[in-house]
Amino acid sequence: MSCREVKTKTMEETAATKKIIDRRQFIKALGLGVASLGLAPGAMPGCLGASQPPAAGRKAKPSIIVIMSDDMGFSDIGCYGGDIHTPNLDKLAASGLRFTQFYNTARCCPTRAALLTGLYQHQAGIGHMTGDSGYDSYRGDLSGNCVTIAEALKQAGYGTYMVGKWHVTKHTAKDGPKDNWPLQRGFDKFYGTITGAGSFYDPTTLCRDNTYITPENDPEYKPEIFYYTDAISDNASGFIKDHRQHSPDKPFFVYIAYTAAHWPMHALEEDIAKYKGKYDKGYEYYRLQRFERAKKMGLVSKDWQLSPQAGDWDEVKNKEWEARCMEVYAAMVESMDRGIGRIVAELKRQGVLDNTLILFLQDNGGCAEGMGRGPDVNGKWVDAIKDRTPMSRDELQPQIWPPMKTRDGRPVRGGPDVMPGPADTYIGYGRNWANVSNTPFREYKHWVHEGGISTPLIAHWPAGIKASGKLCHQPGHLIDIMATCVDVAAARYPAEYNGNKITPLEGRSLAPAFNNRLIEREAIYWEHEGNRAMRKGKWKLVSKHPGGWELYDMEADRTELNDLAQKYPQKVEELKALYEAWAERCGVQPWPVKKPKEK
Ligand SMILES: [Ca+2]
Repeated sequence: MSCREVKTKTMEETAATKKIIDRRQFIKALGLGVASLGLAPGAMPGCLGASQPPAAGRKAKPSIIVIMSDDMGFSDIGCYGGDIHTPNLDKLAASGLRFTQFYNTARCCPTRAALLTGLYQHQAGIGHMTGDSGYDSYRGDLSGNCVTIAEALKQAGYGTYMVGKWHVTKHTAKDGPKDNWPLQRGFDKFYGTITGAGSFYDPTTLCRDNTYITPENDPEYKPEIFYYTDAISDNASGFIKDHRQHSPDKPFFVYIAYTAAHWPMHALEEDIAKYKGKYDKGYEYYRLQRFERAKKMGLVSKDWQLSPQAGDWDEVKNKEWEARCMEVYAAMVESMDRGIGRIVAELKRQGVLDNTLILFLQDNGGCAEGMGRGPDVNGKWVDAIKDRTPMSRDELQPQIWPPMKTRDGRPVRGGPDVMPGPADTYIGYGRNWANVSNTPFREYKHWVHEGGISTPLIAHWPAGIKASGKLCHQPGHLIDIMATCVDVAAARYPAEYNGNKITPLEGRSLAPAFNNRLIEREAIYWEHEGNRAMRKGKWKLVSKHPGGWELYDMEADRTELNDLAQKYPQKVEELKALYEAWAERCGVQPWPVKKPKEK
């Protein structure tokens, strides 16, 4: 099968000119992205690099920066209809391309595995999280039969750097195996955390290269106040500066994985203060505002209905605390945005912004988990901390979540009597604000309805993307990031690496979409904790574990309110058969996964 070009009609609309999308064009564009062309996944190795390079004739390979945030919803950032101040991301969007149907896997570890490898997470060994369930697809550790983007681009002459959250290995012990840590998986330098969550003031598993450090004993980074989001931004800028100094002729790849805005709601007081009172009108108000803005921007269709409301603001007892949770969340996002601004400024200073592909996305939808929200958590958390002596500068923070203490020895607290933000608090923003984050979609992190898996994707590359400020309605998935990197870098996705056979690439390059052309694919699939889905053309088949299949027409109803499974049983059967073949091929096990001997 050749990698033929398919001429598309209007795939994008200019948001910059405030032109509101015509319904007919919008619907046409939605379906085109997954036109069934009869191609088996992985059947087009020749396609990579064969798509017309976006900036044909350019002299230098582009540098690439992939920025991913943690636990944020579709409509949080300004350029996706949000009320959080994100001027730097908005600026990238205004001179780049925004994808309206980009998807993650609904959870931290599987998203990182799929992003890094261009494979579905089960194929990469992270079928669930970092526990080992005894199957190759559920080792909780990156497989030897995949390569990371860093490993692929390194062979094409790239400097490779990672900053932030890793979370694709089960080995986190100080002296344990490190063969699946960033440096052993293709990165030249690493600053960040090996695990998935923790205090922003004292992250567990904070690490430089292969060595665990503390915020106090790191010889290379000594800020006045340690705040992890700033540390990620500063170290990313530092790596880019060092690269310029030591390898000015090489392109670079930087993977920046922020932990903002994953719980705990931790932000610096001066940032929180900017949002004081901002969320006092309650969930419903901001959700409606976001929905209206997203419609005006052309991000969602005017014909879709808003999914059901979670929570009733009038019924909320602790309104000040509840609003504060969202104020801190917004401050976390804004401080990330400010850091992204500093990274972009460094690229400008070096004169390399034009030929750097910057991608921004989020790892899963807004998080409904109730971390630290119970009224009685302090009975367990505070009383458990008997030793309240301050930690020494070299003492590693052993805890991801409470019971734990701050570096100066105070017990960490939660619950509705404690205002989130400072280091001695540990609180999630809760289901009802997550519902606002995921406007206009249903469900949350963990589930594969649209609220769990829909993410912004901003693509900014002045030398390669001419569609300034436009929207792309073609569906895409994390597995496409590797394919895109390999494509624009003219790299080779290997059949073998380190003597291991490498699973063929699943993703498709997004580069055609950069020039308003079709991304060819058969379908996109999801499985997490027994929540299952597949998307083919306008159809989405989805199931919330342990429930049955629902069928939605994504052109007419992307908010998944009108289940058509009863009306179109044959379509359900057709898509179910595709899903089952995919699940079998990728090593998906029934949920909950039973170890082989227990079967
Ligand atoms: Ca996450």
